[in-house]
Amino acid sequence: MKPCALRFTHYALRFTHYVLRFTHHVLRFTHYVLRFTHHVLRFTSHASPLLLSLFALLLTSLACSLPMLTGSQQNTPTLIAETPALPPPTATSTATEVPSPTAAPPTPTITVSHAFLPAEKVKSGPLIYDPTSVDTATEQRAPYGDSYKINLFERPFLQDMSYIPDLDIANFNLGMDDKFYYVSIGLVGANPNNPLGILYAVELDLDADGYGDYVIVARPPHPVEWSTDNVQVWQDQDHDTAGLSAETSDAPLPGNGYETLIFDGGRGVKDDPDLAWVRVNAGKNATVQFAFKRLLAENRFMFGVVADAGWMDIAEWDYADRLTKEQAGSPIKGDAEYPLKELFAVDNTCWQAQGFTGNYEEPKRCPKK
Ligand SMILES: [Ca+2]
Ligand SMILES: [Ca+2]
Ligand SMILES: [Ca+2]
Ligand SMILES: [Ca+2]
Repeated sequence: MKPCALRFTHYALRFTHYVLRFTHHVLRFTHYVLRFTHHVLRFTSHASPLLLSLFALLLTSLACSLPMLTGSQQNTPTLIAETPALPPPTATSTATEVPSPTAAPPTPTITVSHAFLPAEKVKSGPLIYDPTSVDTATEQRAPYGDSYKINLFERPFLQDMSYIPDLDIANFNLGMDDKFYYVSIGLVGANPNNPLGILYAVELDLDADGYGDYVIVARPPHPVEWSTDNVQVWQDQDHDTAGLSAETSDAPLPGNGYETLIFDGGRGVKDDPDLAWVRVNAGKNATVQFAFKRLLAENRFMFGVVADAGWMDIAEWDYADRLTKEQAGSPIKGDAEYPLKELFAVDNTCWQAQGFTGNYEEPKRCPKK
């Protein structure tokens, strides 16, 4: 169909729509008539004689049913000027594609509106150090720091014991301001966006029983600027993240780990859009930096961090309760289970206490300095 005919069909549909609405909105009627007149004027400059006569016929029949349509209302230039220019039909348009005047606008891409952004400059807290395997990498081993029984891993290696510095946590720390806690991870490597695809996470234990209650997870690609896009927060509501005991491996034990999604990048129906954020390469000792609202953890909790490019399934945490040490293997040379077997490419840390003193008997807690 020719562009002028499409335009004609469109104007005719719009006119019919206005007329129908007129029966309910008499006071707005004048406006519609003027827009219609504008359409007629544009149409008459383009339409063929046949289409024009068909259109005139349509007008006549409609006019007969609309006694209030009078010539005196058809020439107010200000209202004509309000009519937006119509885009020309595209080459692929067909008659059925002429938009209805009542059609809803296309749904825009979902963008998350934020009320509070984390700070640009973050004051870090005291560093907690994790063993690193960089100095023993050529010997294809971790120096120490892998205590399978208590779910403490130092395995920044692939299954063939090749070393991945971007997986190797060197330190972590916690800072805060009025609104957010900030947990920063210092890695041996400098590329959190390693092509392996590394998940970074913060576990929160609100009652210091060694069972993680929330985990904040960032999946690649990781952004340089603060973003919630690839961040999720999951909760453990049935208290099984440490299996039967937080003190030891209970493998092979089934469980659902962190099973309840409470924040999905700010896009979830019930999400607080500002709950949890991540950015990378934010500075020294902040290769990966998380921000999460203080209300998530309140004032007293334990927290630890994870880098995982292996199993990457928080429903299987704690991994030490799923796999026996014989299945998982060991990165420590001299250990009966060396080398790594089913559990590889994962590094995590002991848990640091925030907001309470405790007695250092808390499961998974970092030792007293
Ligand atoms: Ca490490
Ligand atoms: Ca807990
Ligand atoms: Ca356990
Ligand atoms: Ca669970």
